[in-house]
Amino acid sequence: MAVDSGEAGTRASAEGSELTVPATSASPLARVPAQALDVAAIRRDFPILSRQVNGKPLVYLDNAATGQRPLAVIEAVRRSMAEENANIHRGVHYLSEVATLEYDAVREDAREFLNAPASHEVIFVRGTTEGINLVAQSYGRSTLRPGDEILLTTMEHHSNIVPWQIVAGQTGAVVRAIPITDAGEVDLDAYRKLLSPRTRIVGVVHISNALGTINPVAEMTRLAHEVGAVVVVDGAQAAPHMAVDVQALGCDFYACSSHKMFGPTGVGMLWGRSTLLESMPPWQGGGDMIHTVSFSGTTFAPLPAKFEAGTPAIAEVIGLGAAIRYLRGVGFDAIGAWEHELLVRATEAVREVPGIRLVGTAREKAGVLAFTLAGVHPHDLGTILDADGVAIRAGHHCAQPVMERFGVHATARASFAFYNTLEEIDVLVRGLHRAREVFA
Ligand code: C6P
Repeated sequence: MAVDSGEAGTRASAEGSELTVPATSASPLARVPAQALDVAAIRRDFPILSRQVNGKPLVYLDNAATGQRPLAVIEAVRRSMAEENANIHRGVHYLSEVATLEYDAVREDAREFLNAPASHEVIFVRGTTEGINLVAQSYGRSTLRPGDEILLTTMEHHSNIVPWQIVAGQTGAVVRAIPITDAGEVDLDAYRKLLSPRTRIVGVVHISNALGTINPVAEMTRLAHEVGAVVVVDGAQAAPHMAVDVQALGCDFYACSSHKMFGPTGVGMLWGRSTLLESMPPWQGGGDMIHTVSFSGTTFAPLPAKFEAGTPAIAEVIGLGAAIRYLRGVGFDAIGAWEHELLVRATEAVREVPGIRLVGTAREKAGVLAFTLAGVHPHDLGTILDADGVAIRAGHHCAQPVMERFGVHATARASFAFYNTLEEIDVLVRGLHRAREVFA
């Protein structure tokens, strides 16, 4: 594994960069010198990064959509499928016991990753989307009453809006939007005014996929708890880029996706406070989530099995474990510092391109750079960049209320990971100039 041995700042980056993050930066991602990461060595862990696209070296800047997979993850999934495949929690035979042990061990990796108090509070789900739907359909549906309010920030991904609209329709609760500022930050004064004894649930994205904003989740949670509301955090974009500590955040539920954390698709984690999870009804019934079943009645298994009906994504969970261990090995101090460096450099360079409008300029930002370029539709921009081997995302990013707030239909979005380089930012910026020329 290409990891610096923990002596932050002692090993020069393969990019030759001796840069440190500007002292003016307010970002919590900017605490250690950026050269702590050996980016060239890390890139060798990700086979896909050395391929070509359209005859050009791949420049992968669509990490908010999904991350790439290191060899450690690919090998863990291969080994599970090729050498240890069996169903879990069911068999008495050797392979089933091995698969069960491997699967169950990941829950402790997940607990440590989230700094959760107990591993049985971590539920394996299909991803962030399913995690939030679970909370909405189990906790929300069983507790919400007509007139209760669910507050969501305007910058939520559809995954943290639509499940609440569905449960509001089922219960008579009301969904209300917390405004955001022109910079793309939560308007905390407006939030304070919206909070009331009617507020039962607050949903907040830890890092916005459309703006890059890092939200003050701990502060928002403290305010929500003052009125007795429960806080659900969408951690899809935070988990790959910063150390998550659910106890420090103080929230009640936290959901994230393996595939954005450089693990396999089809799996994710939902952490919930055990007092809440224990009081919640199951939301899906089936094998593995029961204690006893008869036609006169069924009793349910304790946590976490109560919320994991049916055969889970076994190899994928094992791959998620490998991703968590890989990220732990690289270290979030180094990851955060390097990604912040990439963001600062990319922001400066992209701003120089005539006609650029940045969408999302919060003081606390992660490595997401969303923008429009005058006269060029974001989709055309994406296509032109693709010809140069550059992968970005163009569209509404499943955050249509954000687009409405900023008066655009779509943006182009470059999103960074710790394996990206300064040279790749140069390629991106050259592509933007070329797009201007094409459409001039
Ligand atoms: N955002 C993007 O390109 P799933 O699909 O369940 O793994 O994650 C959904 C999700 C939830 N919240 C946030 C903040 C997200 O960014 C995403 C996924 C991708 O931005 C695909 S739309």
